[in-house]
Amino acid sequence: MGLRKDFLWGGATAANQCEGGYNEGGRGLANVDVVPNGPDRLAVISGQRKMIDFDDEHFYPAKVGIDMYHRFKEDIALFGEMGFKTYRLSIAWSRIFPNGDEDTPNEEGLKFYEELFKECHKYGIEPLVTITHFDCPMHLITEYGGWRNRKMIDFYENLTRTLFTRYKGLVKYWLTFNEINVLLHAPFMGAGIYFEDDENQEQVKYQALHHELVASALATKIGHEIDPENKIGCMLAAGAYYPYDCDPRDVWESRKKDRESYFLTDVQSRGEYPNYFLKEIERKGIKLEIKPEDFELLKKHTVDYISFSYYSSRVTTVNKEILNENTDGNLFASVKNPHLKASEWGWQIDPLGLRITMNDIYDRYQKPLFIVENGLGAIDVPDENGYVEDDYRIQYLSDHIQTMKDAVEIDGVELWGYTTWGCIDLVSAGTGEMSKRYGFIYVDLDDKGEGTLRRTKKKSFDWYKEVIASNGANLRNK
Ligand code: P53
Repeated sequence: MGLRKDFLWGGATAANQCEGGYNEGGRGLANVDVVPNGPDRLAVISGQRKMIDFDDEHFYPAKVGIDMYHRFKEDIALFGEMGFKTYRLSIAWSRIFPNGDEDTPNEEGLKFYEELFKECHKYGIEPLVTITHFDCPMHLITEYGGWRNRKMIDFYENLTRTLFTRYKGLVKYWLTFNEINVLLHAPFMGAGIYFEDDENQEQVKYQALHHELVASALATKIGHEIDPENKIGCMLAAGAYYPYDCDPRDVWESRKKDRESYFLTDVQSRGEYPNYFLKEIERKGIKLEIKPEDFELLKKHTVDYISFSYYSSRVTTVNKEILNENTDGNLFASVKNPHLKASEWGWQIDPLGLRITMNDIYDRYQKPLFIVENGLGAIDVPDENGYVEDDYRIQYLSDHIQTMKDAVEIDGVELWGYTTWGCIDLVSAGTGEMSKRYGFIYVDLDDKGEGTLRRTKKKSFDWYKEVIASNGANLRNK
C-alpha cells in the first residue's frame, strides 16, 4: 500500500511573505508589514522592540514580497504545470477587514482571493487556506493590544464567518492559525503583541494563546455549520526533541520540551487543557481568564486533522556546558546534534526525524495528518538564464519524502498530503531575507529589494513534477 490515490501533493506560501501590494486594493496595514530585515528583526518579531510603522532606517521586504498580488496567475500556472493537487496559501486579514473591527468586509479583498481560488481550480488545484499566517491588522494592535485582548475572538469570528460564507464551494481545506506555538517565540509577528516594561510576559502570552484556542474552536464550529464538507485543521511548528544523552534527566527534559508545544494541539485535538500544562502554569503563578462556556466550546469543536511544519528535529540536555553550545536553530533553540549536518542557516537536517515526529503526533491523537511545510532554505546561484541546479534541495526533499512514505506504508500513519514550504522563492519569516530560498521556482530579487522579479524554473521543478506524477514512487534525481 502506497500513498492514497488522492494524496494532496503541492506547495505552500503565506500572504505576508509573497503578496506585496501592501497598500493596494483597500488593504490595511498589518504587523507583518512593519517587520524589517536585518539585525533588528528579532527584537521586533519577539515584541521586545516596538515598531508599529515604517521608518527610514530599515528595509521592509513584505511591502513588495515577490509581488504575487499582481502575478498570481503566472505563478499558479507554474504550480499547475508541476501537477500540484493542492496549493496552501494564507489570507491577508487586512485585505478583508482593513482595520479588523469593521462590520462589513472590503469587497476588493474578497474578490482578489475569489479570483485566486478560481485560478487554482482551473488547474485542478484544491486550495488549502490558512486563515491567519501571522497577520494581524495594525489597528487591532494599537487599539486593542492584539491577541492579548479577548475582543480579538469576536473580530476573528467575523473574519472566519465571512470567509466560510463567501468561499463555500471554492475552498474545502482550512487551517485556523499557522504555527500556533510560534506566539510563544515571536509574539509580535505571531499575534500582534509587544510588551510593556515590567509586565509578566508569560502571563500575556498564555492568555493570548487561550484567546486563539477559543477563536480556533469557534472557527471550527462555524466552518462546519456553514458547510459540513469543510475540513478544518490546526497547525503546529513541529520537530521532535531528542535527549542529547540517554541520561534519564535528558530524556525527561526532551519530553518537557515537546510538551511546550503539544499542549496546544492537545486542546485543539482533544478539547481540553492537559493536566501537566495546568500544573505548570499554576507553579508559575499564571492565572488564565477562562469563561465557563470556553470549556464546552473547546471540547465540542475539535479539529478534523492535524497539520504541522517540519524542518528539523531538536536536541536538549540538562548538561549546562553542552547546552551553551547552541546552534542557531532559529526561534526554537536546539543543541547541536553531532550525528547531523546542518543547512547554511544552521537548521539540522534530519529526514528520519520527520518519520519520528509523524509517529509521535499520530500516536498521540489518531487523527489524519497533513504535512504543510517542509523544505530546505539555501543560497541558490542561477546561471544567466535563471536556471539553478539545486541538487541539494532535491536531496533534502527526496530524503524527507522517503521517510514520510515509510511512516505511511510501514507504520500506518494516516496522511492526507504534503506541501513543501515556499514552492516559489519568497521572503524568509525568520530573517526577512530573500536569499534564503526554498522554491522550485527562482525569483530574481535580492535582500535589498533589487531585481526584475522574473520567475524561472530550477532543476527541482521537473524533479517534483515527476514525484507528483508517480504519486511519490519516483524520487530519483536524474
Ligand atoms: P524561515 C521558526 C521555526 C519553525 C518554523 O522559516 C518557522 C519559524 C519562523 O522562522 O516558520 C515557518 O522563513 C513559517 C513560515 C516560514 C518557514 O517556517 O525563517 O510557517 O512562515 O517561512 C521557514 O526560513
